[in-house]
Order: sequence, then structure tokens, then C-alpha cells
Amino acid sequence: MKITGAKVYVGGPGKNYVTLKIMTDQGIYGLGDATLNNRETLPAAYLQDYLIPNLIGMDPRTSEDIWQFFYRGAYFRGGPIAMAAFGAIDMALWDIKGKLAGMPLYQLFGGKSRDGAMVYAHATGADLPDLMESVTHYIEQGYQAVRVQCGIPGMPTASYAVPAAKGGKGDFITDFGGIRPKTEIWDTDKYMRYMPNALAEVRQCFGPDLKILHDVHHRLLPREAAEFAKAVEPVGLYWLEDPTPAENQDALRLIRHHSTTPIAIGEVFNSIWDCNKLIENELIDFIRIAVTYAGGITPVKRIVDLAGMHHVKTGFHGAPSHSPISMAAQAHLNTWAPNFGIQEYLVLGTPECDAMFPSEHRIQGGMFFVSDAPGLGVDFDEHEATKYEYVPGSHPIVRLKDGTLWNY
Ligand code: KDG
Ligand code: MG
Repeated sequence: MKITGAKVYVGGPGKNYVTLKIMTDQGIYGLGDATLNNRETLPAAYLQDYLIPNLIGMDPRTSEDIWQFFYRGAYFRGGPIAMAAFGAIDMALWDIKGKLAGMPLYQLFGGKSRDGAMVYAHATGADLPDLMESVTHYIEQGYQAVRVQCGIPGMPTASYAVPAAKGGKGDFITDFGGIRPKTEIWDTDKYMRYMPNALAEVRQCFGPDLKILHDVHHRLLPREAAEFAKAVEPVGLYWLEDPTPAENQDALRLIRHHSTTPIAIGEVFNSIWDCNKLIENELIDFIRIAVTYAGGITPVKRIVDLAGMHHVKTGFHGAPSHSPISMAAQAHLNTWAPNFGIQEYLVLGTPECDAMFPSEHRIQGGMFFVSDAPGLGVDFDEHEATKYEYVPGSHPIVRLKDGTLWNY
């Protein structure tokens, strides 16, 4: 069996999805997602210029060897652009393997450990009453878990993922006005004073059963993160996400020394080497890796197994930037993984998105139910894809009041 060709598409309804389609001499094709938020053209160029020309003629069933060929063969290791490109190839090869076997991917991993996988939504508010309304909206749809983010009085611009003014809901991360980022001002003192009480009010309002998650988005130093994690202990968070950047993996010990609040980290990681110490030293409770930026199903499955040995559960990244293809790859892992925790799920789910990526996967009552179609169980309508073009976008950057550049 041989790979005969591959195509890359950039664009989508309201998002720049990077979609890879690998064709074979047996008529079976595989699909992969290389979307790297706000840098989408780069994995696409890597695929077009270097990876696809090497793929032609390879046996698609040798997915492990192909992964090693590209990873080791690049000489320079890792990085989100390369890993997103390798990730798309790996997903597409697993898709082909599942279609050849006539089985949904979760069967190839070891079968079902559960019927549905719990997902969480994003509740946001410009202020606390606005946030409560947003949480209520998701509970009414059957969600058992929500990530809560809200504006902080006195911060000149909104804090992470919060609408700047009352009225809007949803994720306000990518600005499709161009590649020059807008600036937000961050004030740690105001956040530390306000947010623990705000989280306590959410708990008080919605009772003990709601799973409440909160994302600090790398804004605190390790000591501040420890203080925050300790302060929110009475809230009983399901997780506290990215309380501090984890580039210095040892710094996470400080949080563990002071608090039992569950910690979730990893959405910016690209490999097992970014999280092996965090996992082996049991400094986190959830690993947030994504099959796109971390190089596909092959390496992520190894991370899931390592995590399982250390009581670390999965909580894969699922921001709206991921296409239904990588979300399906994660859904198959979620259906199998004995140490599954929760899945972030924010695929747009619009009629336009469903038309471009048809599938029988379904979300119901805050749970993701994977379809039994062979492979990933998602198709790609190339005709629909031609309706969309790449639209340049950017994340904001963050500065402190005195102008110092801070962590977004
Ligand atoms: O591109 C960056 C987003 O994916 C990120 O800001 C989303 O933090 C995020 C989350 O938890 O979904
Ligand atoms: Mg996050």
C-alpha cells in the first residue's frame, strides 16, 4: 500500500482550520488537523514544502516509522509548527488504518472504557452577574462542568478570555483584524484580591455538584500561584489551569507544597519532554496536551500511558481553534483512556462547520459520544472548503501597568 498524494487546505467558517488529506493507491484517504492558532500558514507550508514530498510512496500503515522519520529526520527537535504538521500526518495515517480495519479508532487503542466522555464549556462574563448568566446557560444545556472566567473591577482591559463590555458571550481570543496584536493590561494584585471570592460566589450560587474549572493563563509567578491555589481550596475547583508557566517544571513543587487544589497544565506543550517531570513527580493532576501541537495520536498515547502510571488524568485542550478532525482523534483517545478526566470542547458546531466536516459524533447533555464509523469518523467536504480563505488574526499581548511585557 502506498501514499499517492496529499493536499493541505487553510480556511474555514470563522476559523483558519489547516486540514490535511492523504490519498492512497487503494482509494482510502485519511484526514488530519494541523491548525496552530494564529500561525496557521506555517504548519501548512512545512507540510507542502518538506513533508508531503517525502510522504509520497511511503506505506501509510507504517505510522510509527513515518512519525520517527519526520521527528528524528528534522534533526532540530519539536516546536509547535513542526509538531502540528507531524500531528496532522499522524492523525491521517491512523484514520487510514482504522478505515482499513473497518473499525473506529478507539477499538485499535484497546476498546471502550466508557460510553460518553464528559466535556466542559466556557462560561464568561464581563462581571460576576454576567458570568452567572453564562454558567446558567450551560447548566440548562446539561453541562456538568464549566470553565469560569470573568472581568475584574478596575482592570482597564478585560482579563483573559472575557468580553470587554457587557453583552457579548463566548471566546474573544483571536482578533481577525490582522496580525498585529492588541494589548491588554494585567494587574496581578487586583486579580489575587478579586478572583478567589468571585469563584466562591459561583460555588455558592450553583451548589456542590457543578464542576468548576478556572484558567489563570500563565499569569502568576510560582509563589503567587501557590497562594492562589491555597486561597481557592474551599471552592473545591475541579481544576486550576496554567496557574504559572511550566517552563521551569521544578517550580510547580511550590504549588504542591502549599495546596491540594487540582492543577491542569500542558496546552502549550509539544512533547513528552515538556511534561515528563511534571507527571513523574506528580506535580499536576490533569495533562492538557493536544494531539495537534503535540505531534499526533502516536506520541500523545505514550503521554497518556505515562500519566496513568502517576494518577494524572487527561484533560485535552479543545479550544475553538481545533477542527472537528483533531477533536475526533481526542474523542477516540477519551473513549479508550483508562485515565480519562475531562475534555474541553469548543468546536464551533455551526451548520457551516458541520457541512465542512460531516460526522455522526454527537454532544448531548455535556457528554461526547463517539460514532462507530471506521477511522476518525469525520469526513471533509472539499467543495465546502473552497468557500473559505485564510484570514490573518492575532492573540492579544499582555503588559503590566508599567509597560513590561507579560504572559498572555
Ligand atoms: O490559541 C490560544 C488558545 O488556544 C488558548 O488561549 C485557549 O487557554 C485556552 C484554553 O484553555 O482553551
Ligand atoms: Mg487554557
